[in-house]
Amino acid sequence: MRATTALGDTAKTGTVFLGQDSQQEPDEFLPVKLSDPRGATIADGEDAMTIIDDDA
Ligand SMILES: [Ca+2]
Repeated sequence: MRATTALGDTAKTGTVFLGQDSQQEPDEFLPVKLSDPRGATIADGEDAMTIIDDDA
């Protein structure tokens, strides 16, 4: 996935498509690592997003 930002941007939103299931399960964490900046510097390129289980 490639993200393009404008000067002064401090946040960016992306979409991850997930497969649906009907199993109850704990929330999961997906590590995110930014790399290969072009014309910019990455101050902190590692974080994680949370995949929240939506099965009742
Ligand atoms: Ca599930």
